[in-house]
Amino acid sequence: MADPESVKVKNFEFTPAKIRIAQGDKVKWRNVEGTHTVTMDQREIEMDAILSGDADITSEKFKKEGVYKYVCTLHIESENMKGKVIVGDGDRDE
Ligand SMILES: [Cu+2]
Repeated sequence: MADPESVKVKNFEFTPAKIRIAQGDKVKWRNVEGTHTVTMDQREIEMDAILSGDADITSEKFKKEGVYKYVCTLHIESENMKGKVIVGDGDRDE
C-alpha cells in the first residue's frame, strides 16, 4: 500500500492546505515547528490531535467522498492554519 499523502505543519501554516486523496486513503500530518492541533469533526472522521516538536499523526481511512475541513484550534485566528482534505470527487458540488 502506498504511503499516506502528507501535510507539513509549521508556524503558522498547513502545507499544502488542500490535498486530494482517493477514497479509503489516509493522511499524515507532520509537525515541523511549534505546537499545533489537527482538529476535525466531519462525517465519521473525528480528530483532535496535539502535535508538538518532532511529531506526526496519521488519520483513519477516509471512507466517504467529500470535503473534510480542519483547523488548528491554537491558532484559529490564523488564515493559514486551516486546511481541507478532499476525498475522491468530493468537491464536485462546491
Ligand atoms: Cu497552529
